[in-house]
Amino acid sequence: MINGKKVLFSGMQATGNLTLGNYLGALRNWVTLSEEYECFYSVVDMHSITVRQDPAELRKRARKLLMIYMAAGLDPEKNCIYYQSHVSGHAELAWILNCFTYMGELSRMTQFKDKSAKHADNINAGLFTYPVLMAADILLYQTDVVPVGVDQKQHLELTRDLAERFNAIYGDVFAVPEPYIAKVGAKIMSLQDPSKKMSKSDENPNGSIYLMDDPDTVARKCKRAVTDSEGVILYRDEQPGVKNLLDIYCACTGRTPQEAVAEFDGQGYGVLKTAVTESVNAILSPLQTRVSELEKEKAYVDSCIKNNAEKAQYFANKTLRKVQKKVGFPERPR
Ligand code: ATP
Ligand code: LTN
Repeated sequence: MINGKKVLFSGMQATGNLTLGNYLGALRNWVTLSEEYECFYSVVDMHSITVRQDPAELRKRARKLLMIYMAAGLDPEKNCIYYQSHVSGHAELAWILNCFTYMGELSRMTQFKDKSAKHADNINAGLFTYPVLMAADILLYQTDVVPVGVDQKQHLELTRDLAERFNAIYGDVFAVPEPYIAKVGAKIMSLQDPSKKMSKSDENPNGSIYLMDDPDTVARKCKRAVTDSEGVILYRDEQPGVKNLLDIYCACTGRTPQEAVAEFDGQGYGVLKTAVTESVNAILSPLQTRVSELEKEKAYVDSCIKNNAEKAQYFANKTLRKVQKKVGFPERPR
């Protein structure tokens, strides 16, 4: 608990350009949750270097991501929006937790298996212990809830196991976090292959709508979206492309699938695609305007970065000092 509120932690990697999937499935829910919880939203740049990055590019993307958090409606005065690399406690706690994590547990992580297959030339130890750093992120702040996509559930299970394992040995040190998996917009699929999720690391840029895409690009991508030859607009698994377009439309407009199906009754796919385009652009346009404003407000963004890093460091140190004491590190001279 901080200020009488439960604590929420989540983070995103600054790899690739954020997609509409990231926004509808994660960011937008973060904004809603920020009313109820004391929130820490991190740009997890330390996780990013588990895959080789261009330094200048990473720095640029990380700052853009932070501004997107703000532009999406996360108030930096109320939410702790910060870079993971600015708070040394993440690495320090990760080391300690590494010593409580079994090789077998990490070998079972599906994200590690996927990523090591994809980056066979660089299967580094950081990629292997990625989930431990993620556990440190969460446990440092005595987090109660963690909004994540289904793909991160396994990492969260590990985090809970580590917290319980540590608490069983040393007493109640960590809060044991719960996952929070949203239903609406939980999985937006690729426009080019509706069996795959829309992802920022997809090689085919036509499969994803990026948050910074201009209205014409959005229109073009929607127009090219894969559908089927059925010719009817129904919300069902047999028509995954149409279903995905309806999901996007509903997530953007707040309609239910039933309402959307009724609205498009008797219409062709062209009409649906135009409606999807408009609904997406109505969401993206104010977001993009705010990002470009923030790009000009350098001093303001810098001050948010500084204040929030200090705030995060303060709470992180509280947990870290407790943990260091428990495992037997000597007290620091004052
Ligand atoms: P990458 O392709 O780099 O793995 P990603 O686009 O899959 O990235 P993540 O960084 O893994 O995105 O996820 C950030 C957040 O966005 C997570 O909470 C994740 O669940 C959510 N998210 C990612 N893709 C989608 C999607 N297609 N639909 C809904 N939510 C998504
Ligand atoms: N692994 C997550 C990003 C992430 C995260 C976290 C999410 C790093 N640390 C802590 C929630 C809590 C991802 O790739 N989506």
